[in-house]
Amino acid sequence: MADTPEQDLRAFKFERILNQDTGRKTLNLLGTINGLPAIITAEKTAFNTTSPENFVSSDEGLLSLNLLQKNDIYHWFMGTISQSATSNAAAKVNLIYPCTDVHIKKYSAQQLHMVVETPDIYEKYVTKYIKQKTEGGRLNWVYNILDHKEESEKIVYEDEDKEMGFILLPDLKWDLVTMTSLYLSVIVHRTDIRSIRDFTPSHIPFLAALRSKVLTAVSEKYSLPGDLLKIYVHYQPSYYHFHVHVVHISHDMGASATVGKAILLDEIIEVLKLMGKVPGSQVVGYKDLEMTYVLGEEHDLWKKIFEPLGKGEEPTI
Ligand code: G7M
Repeated sequence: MADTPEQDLRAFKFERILNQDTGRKTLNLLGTINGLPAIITAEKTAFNTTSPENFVSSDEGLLSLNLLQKNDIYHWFMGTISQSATSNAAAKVNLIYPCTDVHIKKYSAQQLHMVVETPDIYEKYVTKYIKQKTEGGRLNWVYNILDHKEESEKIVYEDEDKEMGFILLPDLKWDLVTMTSLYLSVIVHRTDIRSIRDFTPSHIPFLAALRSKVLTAVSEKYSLPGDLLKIYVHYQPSYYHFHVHVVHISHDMGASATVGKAILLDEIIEVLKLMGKVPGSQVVGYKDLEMTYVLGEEHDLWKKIFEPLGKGEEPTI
């Protein structure tokens, strides 16, 4: 009989720390499970504020306290907090098992660089990279969601139309509880859009309808108005099947929601509208723009394309 996910996680044999962020309270570990490489990523959760009156309770809040120092009106302590894995967890723990080299690179500490991807670089090299990244089962988790094989009980909203439709559901980064860190993903049913680069003005109705349906669904399910949501797309994304990030405006996502990575859906729609007005051109689209973004040194796009180009060498993709 196959091991349960809990048994797999317990069997993790630590190898090395890939990355740690003391500000965002995250830790990425590399190890093996049953001889296969595995990554654990852990993130300390936000404070539970459903019963703030219990915060100082030695039964239900701060269980133990250790006074570190006192100075005039200032006091600082270390403490332990009452926690439960089901209703008030200390950490959100993700396991990727078995993981690939691409995962190991993605979760490793690394120097970042700004790169400028011209339409020419995109056409000649990046399209090849994207094609490679859509093969080899990397999108299995996406197809599992679209086929209702996994996570179907978590679906917030689905439009089943093959061209206009999508599934809205919690992103794996969300703890499913903390409203101010709400994080949902929109995964579209159509399979012809790998990234923002595939958009032309002909996609405006699709994107505008998606945006409007997402706002209605989030408002109905979570009573959150649209002006409390950041709705954006990554370029480059990790997965080349079109998806959109829907995140609470108060949630600090770090690099994943900042310039050099995230592009607002509203902005994409506006740029497409303007492209639609370019006289005489029916084929202009995001493939014709110079795109500037951040890449880590471990990323294959850096190693195989931008690093060689920077040295005047031919890309190795
Ligand atoms: O960078 P990119 O735009 O490709 O982001 C992909 C998003 O998909 C990230 O926010 C991930 O947290 C999320 N994600 C990745 N996986 C493997 C899963 C999954 O299996 N289920 C869900 N719900 N989200 C995922």
